[in-house]
Amino acid sequence: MNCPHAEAALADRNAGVITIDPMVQDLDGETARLRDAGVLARIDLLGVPAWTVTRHAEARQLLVDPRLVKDIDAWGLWQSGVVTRAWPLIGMIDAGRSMFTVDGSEHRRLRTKTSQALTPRRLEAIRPDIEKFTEELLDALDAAQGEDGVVDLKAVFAQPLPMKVVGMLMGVDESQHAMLTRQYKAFFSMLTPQDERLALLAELDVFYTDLVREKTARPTDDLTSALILAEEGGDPLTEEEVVGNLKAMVAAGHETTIGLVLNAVRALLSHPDQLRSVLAGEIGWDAVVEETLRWDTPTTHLLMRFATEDLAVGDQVIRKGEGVVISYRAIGRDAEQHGPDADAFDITRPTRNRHMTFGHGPHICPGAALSRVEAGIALPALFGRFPGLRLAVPDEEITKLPVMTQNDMATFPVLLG
Ligand code: STR
Repeated sequence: MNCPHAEAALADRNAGVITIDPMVQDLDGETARLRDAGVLARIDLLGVPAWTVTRHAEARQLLVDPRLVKDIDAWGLWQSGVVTRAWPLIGMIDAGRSMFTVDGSEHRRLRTKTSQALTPRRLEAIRPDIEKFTEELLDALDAAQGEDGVVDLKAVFAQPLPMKVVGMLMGVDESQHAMLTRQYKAFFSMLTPQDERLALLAELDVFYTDLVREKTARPTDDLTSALILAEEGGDPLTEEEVVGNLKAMVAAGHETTIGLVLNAVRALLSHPDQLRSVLAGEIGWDAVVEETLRWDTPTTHLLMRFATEDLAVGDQVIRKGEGVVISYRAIGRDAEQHGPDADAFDITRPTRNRHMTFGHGPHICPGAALSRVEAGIALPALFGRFPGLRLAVPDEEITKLPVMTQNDMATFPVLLG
């Protein structure tokens, strides 16, 4: 560009804007830059501007502020047609009507049955199933070792386990799990061309709609069937709403727990003293799970909420119609919440349970207890069976997938010991 005015104007507009790297080449550096930018940072998501909140205290306030809504129609850039379905992150926001996209009393109507089905007490009933899946996958891990002894803990263990669990809960047949894993991998990857992403989302919609119709005709004892049946005297969910909830549950239940399990294993293997104290029973596995949730959040950025009026946060103003991302990774590393050593993994940290990785307020993760049960079973079983478990490559060689919103690795090669 050789027009100095335009150049200056562009530089001014971009000043202080942090570009989120779609290739996720330096997640820790990016997280630090976001925190350094302040409570609210301005970010660029593949050419689309948004705010992000990087601090625990302010995020906690914003997450209960009814002036921030999840309805995409409240987004100025969507209303004006600047953002369209051609934007690669649109599927994270425009995901159909479900508990993930609706607020207020309608949100309660969409969410109640799901959250009731996933309370710690109700989950006790499926603990034996999760233990059985875990044992089967540990056998599979043993069998999958190559000649050099190397096996991918992600592909053989961490990925199939949550899919089996959420598949059982929602009534998705095992024969479909590999297809779903493949589709979600492509959905989340920034290397997938947008036309392919839109096509696979359409295929998934057909798949889930067929499933809901089948469960409507022949209800079973899964959560999908429960979502279809009307409450006594209540308003039943529409087919679109059941489909929306089903796809949100499968996507969320599958993707995030992979990260939780792998990140915990990785953190322990790179902090052998802490692994020893857990294996010696000096501290519980719950401490590992909570500290991993805080330090290496499965969700990096949660897209998105929209301001329905101007909103002051500190000395900044979020204007009506602007979008706000919740940057859970930065929030987990907030020194004001977790102390000056917030960047360190430390399972003895007094604030390890005071993270906000599952969100806060009406949309707080309804699967939180389920993921804690899954990781709480998977981790001790894995290290119990393979106490000599170790990485097959140097830790620095583990690469993140090119996924902007989730914190996930490509493969996790290990030696079983
Ligand atoms: C993926 C695509 C889809 O069909 C439906 C949803 C709704 C729920 C979303 C999910 C999405 C992406 C991952 C999310 C999940 C809710 C929790 C999970 C954002 C957009 C997290 O990472 C926290």
